[in-house]
Amino acid sequence: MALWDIDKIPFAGKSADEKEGLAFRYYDADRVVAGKKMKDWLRFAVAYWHTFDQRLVDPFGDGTAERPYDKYTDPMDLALAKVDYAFEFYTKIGAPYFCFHDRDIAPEGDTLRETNANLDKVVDKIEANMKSTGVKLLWNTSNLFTNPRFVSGAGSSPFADIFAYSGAQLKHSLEIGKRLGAENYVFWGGREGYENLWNTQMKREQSHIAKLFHMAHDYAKEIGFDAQFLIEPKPKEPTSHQYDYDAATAIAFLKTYDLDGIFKLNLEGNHANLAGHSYQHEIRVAREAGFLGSLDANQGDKLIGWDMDEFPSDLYETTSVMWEVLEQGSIGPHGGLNFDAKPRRSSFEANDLFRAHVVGMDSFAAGLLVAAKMHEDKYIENLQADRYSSYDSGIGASVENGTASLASLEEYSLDKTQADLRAATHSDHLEAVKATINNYIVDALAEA
Ligand code: XUL
Ligand code: CO
Repeated sequence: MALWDIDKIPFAGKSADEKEGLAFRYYDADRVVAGKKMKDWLRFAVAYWHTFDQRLVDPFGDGTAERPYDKYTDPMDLALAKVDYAFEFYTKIGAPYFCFHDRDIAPEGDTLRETNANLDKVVDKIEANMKSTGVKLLWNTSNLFTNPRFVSGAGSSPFADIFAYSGAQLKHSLEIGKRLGAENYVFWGGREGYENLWNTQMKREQSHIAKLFHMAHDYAKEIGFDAQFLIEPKPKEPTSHQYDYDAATAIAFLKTYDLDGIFKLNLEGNHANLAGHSYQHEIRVAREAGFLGSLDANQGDKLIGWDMDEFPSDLYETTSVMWEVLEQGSIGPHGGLNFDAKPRRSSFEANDLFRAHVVGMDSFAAGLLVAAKMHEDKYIENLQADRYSSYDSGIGASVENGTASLASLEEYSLDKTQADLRAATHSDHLEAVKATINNYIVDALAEA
């Protein structure tokens, strides 16, 4: 008997009914776009914590979620039942991957020994379901932020016993990753930052985090767990300042502590916005520095400004993300699009979980179609090549090939008039660029 009262979500193309939202209009898994199947470009993953655990609370309101497994009252019974619901969900939505924190899948015991035993029982069941369905683990992670023991951080905790417990908790999480064949392993340092600088030894805390990361990598090597390690930057929430502020800050941290050959980045849309950046900016910074690893797919809300974790529906943003991905040739060596997103509190029915994933998957599939058309036409490539063409020869080439000096620049510039210099600049016609991108979105999707 079906656990979810919903059929497998079909691809219906133009006949998909947006009001019902239970068919894909753009996401056609096996359709080849820019030389690869859509499913291989996008590698969608369902986030266990939001899709199965989230009760749709907000800071002023209790949860509104109605879920078919609400009838289970014992925490272990619930955890085990949820695995069945999760795998039927992955199969029906057509997501090839999932992601989870240790805490999402099993309740904690009083000791780590009890907690690990709970985890192992659920992991047994997850492993069996992965085998029978073929759904794979994009990444797992350890929740080192929810429990009150992490009140002042985990790796950055001023309390050495908490650092020790964090390492011990992390150890088992890596073992689970190895057992389930996780392709990546994520570190989001929710409380690795500070509330107040007056009582904080910032450098000492950061060096402790780096020690934890090195220990994790050493242990992964020891057990033969070869997942790509990823840091997920976020500037704040829940701390007032998080050390992994944004992509550039995280890259500087990795280089400072000799971790740059070990880690790449998992970038999230809403986190980018909290840092005062666009999603595209964060992806560009990581991509150009060789650190693009994977993506958490969600979007922020311009008006509220918190980490709202909305399902992606903004085609302009998904187009910009997929354009960067096409430039790189993939999301990352083992990257995917993990829906770190939840339906709105007012979308509380169980079937809204399906609708939310459909809009997220369709929005990224649409973004891929538009970006692929822009790529095929070399629109952005030509636009950028043209803008910097003065560096292809003459004085510009001497700057790029390192033969220029301040003296040669002076010799070149000394007698140039202001009129000469104005003539050396050109309008970017930026409004026309934006109109062209709008036209790509409208036209590519009309043809899709
Ligand atoms: C929190 C967040 C986390 C990480 C995994 O904002 O994004 O869910 O993705 O710990
Ligand atoms: Co995330």
